[in-house]
Amino acid sequence: MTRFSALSLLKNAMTGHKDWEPQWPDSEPKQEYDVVIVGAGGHGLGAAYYLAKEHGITNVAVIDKGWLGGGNTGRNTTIIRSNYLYDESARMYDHALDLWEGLSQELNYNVMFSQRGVMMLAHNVHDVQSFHRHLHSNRLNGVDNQWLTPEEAKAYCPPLNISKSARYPVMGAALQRRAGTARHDAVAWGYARAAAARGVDIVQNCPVTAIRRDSNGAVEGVETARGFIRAKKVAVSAAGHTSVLMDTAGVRLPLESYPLQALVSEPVKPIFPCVVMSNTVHAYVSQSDKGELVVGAGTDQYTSYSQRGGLPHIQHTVAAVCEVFPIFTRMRMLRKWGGIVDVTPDRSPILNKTPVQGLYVNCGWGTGGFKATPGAANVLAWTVARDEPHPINAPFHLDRFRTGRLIDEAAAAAVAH
Ligand code: FAD
Ligand code: PYC
Repeated sequence: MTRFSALSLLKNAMTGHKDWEPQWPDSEPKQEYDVVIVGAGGHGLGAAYYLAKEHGITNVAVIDKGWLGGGNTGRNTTIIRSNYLYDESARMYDHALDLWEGLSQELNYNVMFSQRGVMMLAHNVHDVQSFHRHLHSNRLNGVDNQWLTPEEAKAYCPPLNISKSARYPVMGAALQRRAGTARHDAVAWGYARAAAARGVDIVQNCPVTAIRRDSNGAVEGVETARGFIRAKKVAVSAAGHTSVLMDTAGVRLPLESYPLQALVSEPVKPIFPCVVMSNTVHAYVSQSDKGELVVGAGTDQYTSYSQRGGLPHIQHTVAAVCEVFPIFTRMRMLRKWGGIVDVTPDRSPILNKTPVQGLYVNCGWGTGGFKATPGAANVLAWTVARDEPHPINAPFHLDRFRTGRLIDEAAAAAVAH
């Protein structure tokens, strides 16, 4: 049973809680569900919402070891774009972008989606050629992307240093105008509230320790810190930890987990009108509505489950930002943090059924799954409800690592691996 509504309204009235603050849905787990989703990030919560709304399946629990949105959903730099190389990816990420455009209305919750444009800088001939290849491929798929000269790039983002004597001079940029940012935790809260309102249970502080299978090999439920929870179907959407959990069901996944870090500066007046990514120097920057510069690094170079990441890595990122935007050299940085991203060999996700009946997986989004949130959640719900993949996620199956039909997005994934 979800416990917010009357009780929390009364509590809110007594404690002076404001209407605009999130109402936390938090449930005690029942003993049996039609569907259990492991992981209350945007993908898991969104899938629960679409299961309820589009497929009429409401006997659903979303179970998280921590608090909702406390994983990568609440730790990412919120860059949303769909300028990937391959047809399969274009369909997936553009489906997400279409849903982003109506998400605040859909959830009646302001996710602050802002299409301010994402500009990717080219610093050498390889970058120029690679971005042009993406640009042509994007256009063939109906995905907007355009080439800018250094001067046009500076006009779009005035703090950009386009001096020819820079260590990594800007040779041009690929701009997706339809791309942008959103407020990360609002996405988790919005989906959580909307799913809970349709009867979904959201269970926090409840680590899932194993997936149990019956004597026929089909899924039976999940072992958790609060005991066994029976389920007809289980979907694992536990970024960073998926392979460990799936291993308990006898499913081996080709994933490696890495820390990925980000940081924010002191707040300043609006200075930075868009999002800029520089994959070559490993820095990307935007400005939040609070005024902080949001800065991200590349992945750490060693596998780890640390939600912190190494200091040398982030120092490198700050140096790179100063290189590309000398105007920020004297800014103070306020705080840094990390998340754990799980990476597949082709840098594309695995989102599909598994060889185990009733078990579904959504993982391997690596450094780039926030942008996919509504789209991934939407097709995960379809896959679970119908026990077959949606045409959009059909190519993102585990079998591709056996057959070799990979979807290599290493270049479009952008953040260094
Ligand atoms: P999460 O939000 O991580 O949710 C998974 C949940 O599973 C977590 O809440 C976790 O607590 C829970 N869980 C794990 N194990 C268990 C268990 N055993 N039992 C119960 N619960 C469990 N993507 C972009 O598109 N753009 C960006 O700009 C971007 N920047 C990033 C910057 C950083 C610093 C990081 C770390 C990531 C970034 N990403 C970005 C990637 C993006 O954040 C993720 O791909 C996306 O948020 C994944 O969403 P999710 O819902 O699958 O995972
Ligand atoms: O996928 O665009 C992205 C991204 C930017 C920073 C981290 N991931």
